[in-house]
Amino acid sequence: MLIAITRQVSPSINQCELTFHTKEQIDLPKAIAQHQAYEECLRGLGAHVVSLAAEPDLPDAVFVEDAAIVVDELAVIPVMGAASRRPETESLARALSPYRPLSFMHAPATLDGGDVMRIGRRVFVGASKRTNAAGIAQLRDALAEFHYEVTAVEVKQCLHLKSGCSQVGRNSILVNRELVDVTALAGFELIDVPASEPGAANALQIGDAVIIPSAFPETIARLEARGFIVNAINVSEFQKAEGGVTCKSVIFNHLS
Ligand code: CIR
Repeated sequence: MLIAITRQVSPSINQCELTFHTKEQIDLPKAIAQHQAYEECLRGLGAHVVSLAAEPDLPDAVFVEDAAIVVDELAVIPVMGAASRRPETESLARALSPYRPLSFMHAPATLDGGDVMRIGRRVFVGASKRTNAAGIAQLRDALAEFHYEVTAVEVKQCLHLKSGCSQVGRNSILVNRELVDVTALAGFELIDVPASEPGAANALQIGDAVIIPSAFPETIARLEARGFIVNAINVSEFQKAEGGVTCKSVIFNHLS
C-alpha cells in the first residue's frame, strides 16, 4: 500500500521562510482548500493519506517532505537547514515510527528532504543553501549498508534540488538546467521545462501519473505530448511560500 503523510496547513503560514521569493500574502482559506484538493488527488492515485494535525507555531510545517527521507529500509530524520523549521521533525518522526526504523542526523549536518531525489538505488542530493556537505555525508553513511549510491548535485538560484529537477518517469527527469548541474544525471532522459516556465521542474510522480501545478500549461502540454498522464492541480498559495507539489507529502510503500 502506498502511504502519503501530509500535514494540515498552519494558520501562521504567512510567516513562512522565504529565500528566493518576495513576500506575497497567502490566502489561508484558499490554501486549505488547495491542500484538501491535493490530498484528494493523492487518494485518487491510490495513496492512503495520513494527514497530521496542523502545527500552529510552525508556519512551514505543511511542507513535510523536508523533514524526513524515507527509503524502503529506514527513515532518516534530518537537521533541517532553516532553524525555524527544525521542530517540525518531532511529530513527523513519531508518525513515521510505525512504518520504518528511524535514523537521526546530527549537527553540524543540515539537510532538507526537498534536496533529495531518489531514483532506485541512486540518491541525488542538492548542495543547496539548506543542505551542507556534512548533511550529504551523514545521509550517505545512513544509507550505505543498504547499497544506495549518494551523489551530490550543485543547485543554483533555487531553494532545493527538487525545485530544479524531479523524476517524472522510470528513467525520466523534468529539469531546468539553469538551476541544476545535470552532469550527475547522465544516463537519464532529461525533459527540459520551457524557458517561459522556469519554476515548473517540481513534479510529483505517483505510479503512471505525474502531478504538476496548473500554473505551468506549457510544461503540462510538453509532458502530455510525450505520453505522460498529467494531473494538474492549483497550488498557487504554496508557490507563494516557495513550495511546489513534492513538498507537501512524504510518500512511501507500506511494506508489511
Ligand atoms: C521553506 O523555505 O522552507 C518553505 N517556505 C518552503 C519549503 C518548500 N519545500 C520543498 O519544496 N521541498
